[in-house]
Amino acid sequence: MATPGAARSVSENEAWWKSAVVYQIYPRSFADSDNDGIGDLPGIVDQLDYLQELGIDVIWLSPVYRSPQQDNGYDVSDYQDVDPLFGTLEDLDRLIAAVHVRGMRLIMDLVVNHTSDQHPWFLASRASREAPTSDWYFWRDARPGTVAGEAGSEPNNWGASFGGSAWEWVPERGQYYLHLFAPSQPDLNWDNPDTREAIFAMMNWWLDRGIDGFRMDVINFISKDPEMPDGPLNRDGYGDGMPYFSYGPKIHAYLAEMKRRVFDPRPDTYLTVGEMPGVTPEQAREFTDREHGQLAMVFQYEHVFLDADGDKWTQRRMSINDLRDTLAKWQTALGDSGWNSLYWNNHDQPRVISRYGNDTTYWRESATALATVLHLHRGTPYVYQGEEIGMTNAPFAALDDFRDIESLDYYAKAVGTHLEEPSDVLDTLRRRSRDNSRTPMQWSAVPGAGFTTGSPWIGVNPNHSWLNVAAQRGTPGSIYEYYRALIALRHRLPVVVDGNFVAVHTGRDQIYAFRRHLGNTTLTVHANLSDLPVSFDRDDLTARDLVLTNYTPSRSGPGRLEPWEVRVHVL
Ligand code: TEU
Repeated sequence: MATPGAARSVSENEAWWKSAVVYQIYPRSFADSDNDGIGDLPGIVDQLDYLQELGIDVIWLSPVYRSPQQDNGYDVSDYQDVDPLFGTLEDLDRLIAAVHVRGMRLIMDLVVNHTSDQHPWFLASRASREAPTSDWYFWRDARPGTVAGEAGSEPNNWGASFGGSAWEWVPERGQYYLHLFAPSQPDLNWDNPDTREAIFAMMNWWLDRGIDGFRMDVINFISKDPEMPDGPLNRDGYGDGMPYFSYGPKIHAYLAEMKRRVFDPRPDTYLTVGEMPGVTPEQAREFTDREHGQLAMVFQYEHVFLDADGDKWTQRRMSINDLRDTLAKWQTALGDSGWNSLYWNNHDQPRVISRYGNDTTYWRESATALATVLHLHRGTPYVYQGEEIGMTNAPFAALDDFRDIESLDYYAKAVGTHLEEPSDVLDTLRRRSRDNSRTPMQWSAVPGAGFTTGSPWIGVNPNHSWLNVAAQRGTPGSIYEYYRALIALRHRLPVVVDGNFVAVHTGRDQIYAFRRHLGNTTLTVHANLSDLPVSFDRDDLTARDLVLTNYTPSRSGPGRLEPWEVRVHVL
């Protein structure tokens, strides 16, 4: 076995992740080497040349730990083993080594806000108040004056992300436990020092194994207000606990302790990215501050909620003004002392091209335009598998086609409790379901899309007949080749990594324009984020300093942008 990390210099104090491009793999849907219908680790090893050719620097692996798979691995029952669905620990060692041999890096998903209800820590905790892990979860008595175990007697009114109350009654203990997500995902009690100790030991074990960092699942939720007060009611009659756990009193203390116990003692630099629903720019700046912050970067949610009204299921039209203002706001807020992560897609989001782009008439143009503005921002860009070939939302025909716990729960509530029309609810799921991003990677036009020759765990998008890697790899003008060029630009031009950000006002609503400055170099991006051509008053966009465009350069004049046209100039 090659020594993990052999291809890297030993001590890198530089924040290498600033010039890196990360590629997220959702292992279940990426490549299935044994044709059981579920992607696996050997399948990923087979595709490393592909990722290297694309130019990516880091792989983020969604969870492959042992898990009952209620939430596709975001419910971990053993943090130090690989689920047999995906392979073995040895397969993972081989993957880490093969990634390092190519000069790339690998980060793992760290899911420590909660475990699976099948984790031995929880099994013992629920069985007895005397167990060593008795207090590793949030156990509470029934609300005073109520009959324990009956509806309405939960300790507070918080609702869970995946349905119902956030509290589950356990007769053996005569208490409720807290689960912010599904009942099968009990929240870990970070206020207990032993819990934290066990988590830090586990993280150290993984870093010793040679991985290069962590993507930390809902890490801003780990500190809960000990009072756990009721929250404002939503339409399901449950309270919103976000004000009491999304930025809890000890969040900075716990992340600082993690940094001290896990990362600081090591000579290497690690990529740490905290997923933080609800995080504000000010908080993000604190978390990522070069001097005092605890993480390299965070995933904020603001720009992926612009087409949602209140909750994610209620659609509203996203305005280009809002999008531009939000993106520019985060660029500016984390400009000097923090660092941004840049993403359009992940395994929780419908495909951006079907939301903010145009996945029919301007499929290629909008995919490349959205990619351009994202990648030329200041921050570390993330590519979610299939984004680099313009994968779209899927035409799910019926409820049976969905797999996601959140989607199925939403359907049950909307149809069962709120008596909504099943066809309307299916329409909502088609637009909003997380399964849109989870259909198999489209490698080729053959049945199974080259993902599997077996029966895939979730249907392959029929558009794989024309939308696939084989059709685009090496094809001039393809989305894939455009992503390669874009990633290469970041690697070639320091201004893309280090340049500051200045928004440019063109007086045209459809256009998002900005500059990046570094020393004497200025990079300028003009993007038409709409289906309509637009003219504007600029005479400095000459062909001379044009370094990238998604249209044939000579086609339009200096003061006109075609639908979804982008132009990148460097002077
Ligand atoms: O997601 C965090 C989260 O808040 C999700 O509820 C997200 O907002 C939602 O899926 C959007 O529809 C993380 C993981 O990324 C997700 O896959 C897990 O299901 C969740 O945590 C629980 O671990």
